[in-house]
Amino acid sequence: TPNTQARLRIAIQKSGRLADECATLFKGAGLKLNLRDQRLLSHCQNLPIDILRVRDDDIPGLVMDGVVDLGIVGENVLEEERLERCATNRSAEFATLRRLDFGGCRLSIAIDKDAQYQGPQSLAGTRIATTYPYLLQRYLDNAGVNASSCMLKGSVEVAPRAGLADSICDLVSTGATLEANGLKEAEVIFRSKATLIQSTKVLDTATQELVDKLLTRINGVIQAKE
Ligand code: PRT
Ligand code: ZN
Repeated sequence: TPNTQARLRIAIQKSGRLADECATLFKGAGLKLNLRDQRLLSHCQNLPIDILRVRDDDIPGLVMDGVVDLGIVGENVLEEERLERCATNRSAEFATLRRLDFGGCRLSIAIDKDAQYQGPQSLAGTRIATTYPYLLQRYLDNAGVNASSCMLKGSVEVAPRAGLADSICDLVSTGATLEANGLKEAEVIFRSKATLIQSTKVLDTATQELVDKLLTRINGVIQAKE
């Protein structure tokens, strides 16, 4: 009988901080993939799975729109997209299958290293440069602080020195970038790791069974490392 099962579609980052870890995870889970070439779409050789390699920023939307079935993305990017979609009345549904053990970082507000900081109210009336305006605004609202933000998709850490903003809200892992730019961390507003998410679109039985099998294997890979 011909194989009519739909292929499971998974979106991962093409290149960047999550790309190698995703490839390693899938390899550990027994997927035979050829991710060396730079193609958008790679077919898994031993299971009915297609891997789509895209910008990390595109992954939440692809899952929320049901264009792909699964995705791996940083929770920072996922939550920012969710908040933006909720604010603009677009669908923002997804299911979290598993938080992963890589891509750890925090989204923090950082200020001039010599500036005084006496809590969130020190930010009142200032401008904060960020790539994450919705996560920042949620923090400011919860803290009852009235501050403005400006969007920078890159080089956020140079904004204060360039006179574009008073402070920044950006991802931090080691803190070396902040230090190199004369900044210090004032508030951690969100803690993030990479996470495996699924579209809420209902899959055919065989494909959902494949998702369950893949998740079992991924759990095994992560447990084996602990
Ligand atoms: O091309 P594409 O859009 O796919 O990639 P990207 O450049 O947007 O993302 P990428 O690869 O830089 O990061 C992907 C994901 O990795 C992020 O969304 C986070 O979930 C996670 N991650 C973990 C980080 C960091 N750690 C991190 N340190 N993402 C970015 N940084 C940057 C940060 O923005 C700052 O510039 O590293 C610098 C700070 O690092 P430290 O070590 O100096 O503190
Ligand atoms: Zn990106």
